[in-house]
Amino acid sequence: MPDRARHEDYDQPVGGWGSAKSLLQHATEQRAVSTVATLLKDHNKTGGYMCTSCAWAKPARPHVAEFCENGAKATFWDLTSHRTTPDFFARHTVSELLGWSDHDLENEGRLTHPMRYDVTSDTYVEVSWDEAFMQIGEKLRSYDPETVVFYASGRASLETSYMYQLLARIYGNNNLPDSSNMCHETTSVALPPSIGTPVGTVLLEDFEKTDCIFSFGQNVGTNSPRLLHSLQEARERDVPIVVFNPLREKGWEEFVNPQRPGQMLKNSPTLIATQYYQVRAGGDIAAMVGIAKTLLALDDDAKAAGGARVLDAAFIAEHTDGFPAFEAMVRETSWDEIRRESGLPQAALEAAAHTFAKARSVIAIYGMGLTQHRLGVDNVQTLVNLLLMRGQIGKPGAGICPVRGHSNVQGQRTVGIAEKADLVPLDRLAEQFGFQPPRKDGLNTVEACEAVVAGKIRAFIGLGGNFVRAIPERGLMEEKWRDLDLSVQIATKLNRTHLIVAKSTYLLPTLVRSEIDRQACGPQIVTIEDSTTCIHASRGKFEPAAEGLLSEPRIVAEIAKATLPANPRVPWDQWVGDYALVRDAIEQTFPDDFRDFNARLDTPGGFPRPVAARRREWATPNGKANFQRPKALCASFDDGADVDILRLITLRSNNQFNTTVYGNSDRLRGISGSRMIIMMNRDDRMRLGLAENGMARLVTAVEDGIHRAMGGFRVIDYDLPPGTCASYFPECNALIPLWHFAQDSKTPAAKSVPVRIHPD
Ligand SMILES: Nc1nc2c(c(=O)[nH]1)N[C@H]1C(S)=C(S)[C@@H](COP(=O)(O)OP(=O)(O)OC[C@H]3O[C@@H](n4cnc5c(=O)[nH]c(N)nc54)[C@H](O)[C@@H]3O)O[C@H]1N2
Ligand SMILES: Nc1nc2c(c(=O)[nH]1)N[C@H]1C(S)=C(S)[C@@H](COP(=O)(O)OP(=O)(O)OC[C@H]3O[C@@H](n4cnc5c(=O)[nH]c(N)nc54)[C@H](O)[C@@H]3O)O[C@H]1N2
Ligand SMILES: [Mo]
Repeated sequence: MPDRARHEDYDQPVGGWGSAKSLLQHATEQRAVSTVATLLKDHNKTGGYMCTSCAWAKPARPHVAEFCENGAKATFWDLTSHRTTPDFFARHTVSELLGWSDHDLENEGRLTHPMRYDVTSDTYVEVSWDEAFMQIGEKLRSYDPETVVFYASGRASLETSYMYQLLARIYGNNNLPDSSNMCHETTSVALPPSIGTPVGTVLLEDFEKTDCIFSFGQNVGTNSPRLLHSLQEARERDVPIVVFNPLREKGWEEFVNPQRPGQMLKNSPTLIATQYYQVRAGGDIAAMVGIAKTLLALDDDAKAAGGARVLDAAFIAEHTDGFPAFEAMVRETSWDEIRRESGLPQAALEAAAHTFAKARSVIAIYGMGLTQHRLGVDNVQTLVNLLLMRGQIGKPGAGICPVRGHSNVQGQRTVGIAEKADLVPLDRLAEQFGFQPPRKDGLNTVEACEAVVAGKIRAFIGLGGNFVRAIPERGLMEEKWRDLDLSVQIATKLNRTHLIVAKSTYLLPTLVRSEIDRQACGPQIVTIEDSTTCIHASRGKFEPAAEGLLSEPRIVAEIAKATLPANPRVPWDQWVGDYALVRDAIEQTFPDDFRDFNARLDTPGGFPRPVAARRREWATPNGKANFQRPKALCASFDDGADVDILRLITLRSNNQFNTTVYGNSDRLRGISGSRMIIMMNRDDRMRLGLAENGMARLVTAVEDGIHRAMGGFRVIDYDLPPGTCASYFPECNALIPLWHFAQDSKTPAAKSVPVRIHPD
């Protein structure tokens, strides 16, 4: 409710007592306090289960409590005592539930029974598992395979994901969009031409060796809080941490480690960022070009004075290609353009460059602030260019570090959930399982949406996630979604996607990762890959939320059996009985990444996949690391010419996991009472005639014949650069045009939506 929105400066650090208090409050609300002891013993620990929240690395030597406030919240949310039973569905029509908030829907608790939508009563009614699978199979067999989409959100295990991609391919398509299409797809497209790998090169141990950390567009305090342990330890070695972010995010400012009683008692935080630059949204390429320009100037001076070079000339000569073109572009770019596009003074960028130039080893961290822009790919590649200028890839304490989102989103891609056919060893799959895999590229997330709009899709299978809520262009998508013939949603909690019903809609409830998964051969282990390419085993410890829940591998197998002709080489039932057999199959398909998979499951800290760039081997067509020339300085859609068009950043609060909203407060930003707020620079607000704490209406500033507008936002004066404003995802997704995505990667450009803001 907008009237209750409040904003006051939050003067507490990240972690500390605020975090402990919030954690207990959530445990109580979800009636999950009894889980705390197991949480301490098993969460993110070898022999235990891996957190379902973020993908950040799990250390070989864990802390006493290897979880953060948000990981604990996610776990309480999963292990809640609340239940969404058939009885609940009998009491509420789907039309009524559509009026509920995201929080209230999921807060009803865990789904307990398979349900089918009944149009006559406008409710979900219970259906038996057998009947559900039989009907789904019958329908799937009736469609042209190209009209079916198999979406995956990044939580499902490597075992489930491998089975799921096989189901899609034997069915006959590569329509395997993944939540990473909305997220780090930009990384997967940007890094291969630059350094020959789609993933980051940094391992957790590099943080112990680094002597400088740069971060662009990532919110550590909220989205990967355990990384703060490494940052704190780095700060204690006096390692400089340089941050580029339009918002002064608390996590990059101060941290009190709840695991250190002394620090807790004194409430004396570690200061994290040593230099903080509030770059304008979409201004990072300009900022990085400014840093590169300074490095070149310092190098020119060093050469003239006969001193030690600032560029790593030997590395550039031996390992890279394309430097002269990038250098020319940087030299040609004027400081005027750099200042205008980045919104930062020359002196600030020179200071950042000096820190960079002094460091022997540099880690560059980044997140959605780089990937979700029109020129997201150029953002990432320009950051790699900076590292290459000083040979900062392929040595200890250095490298590129994308911080991935969902806990197994990177792993899903590793085991074949990919819409791009050439990313998957199709010949090997053909040989292993005796079928002809489709060779045509499938649909990614945006293309799947386009196809839904064009009426070309008959069925959508969702392995987790909240697709309709997470994608752009909500108005049109919700309307067109109802034309689908079949929607099958494998889920743990009720969400809005489940309420936008197709002609036939099934809700299939499943176990969460922290629950015991009992199959024919006993309790099963699953595996996940973290953000640093390390593979971990996960063993569920808690009793399942309801008796009839099936595991994700079982659900995938049952859909496959009901849909596909029997093939003795794909032993679905045996796989479900013993997931170790699925891991054997994964190893056979991907022998380099998964050598001795079952034997290495319990490696403390996980076992890393081999990444050639870590050894300075470049798996690019020319065998070199390649400097890339950014296409422009501005990463956004609007050119900044009209000062009344602001760039809207849609971001996460400290109290949500994507579309799962735990509550209305965003403690670390001092916001409470409502999520319908718009954070604005004070001068922008006054120029646009908006009252402080008044109401505003946002209108997307594009001319494409579709009117996108939302009212009811409370205006909050916030410390951000002029021309930049911010509000929350997923509420604002109705404002993002579907065609508003990163060139090359098609990641929706959720971080600089051009908007006009009017009094409401
Ligand atoms: N607790 C919790 N953890 C999560 C998630 C969650 O929702 N809750 N989500 C998970 C997922 S799927 C993902 S992908 C990650 C997301 O984690 P992040 O990558 O941190 O994503 P966002 O919260 O969207 O915010 C990105 C940051 O970029 C900044 N930013 C926006 N635009 C720009 C820009 O143009 N330049 C720069 N330099 N900065 C910019 C914003 O101010 C914000 O601080 O987190 C994962 N972890
Ligand atoms: N405007 C804007 N839009 C964005 C973003 C943004 O920053 N701004 N971020 C984008 C990003 S980075 C991402 S990753 C996407 C997220 O998009 P999704 O991954 O599709 O969405 P989630 O909110 O993570 O999905 C939550 C649902 O997953 C189900 N679920 C939870 N756990 C499990 C499980 O263990 N198994 C199964 N089967 N289901 C489970 C629950 O039913 C829950 O309601 O959103 C994207 N959309
Ligand atoms: Mo994500």
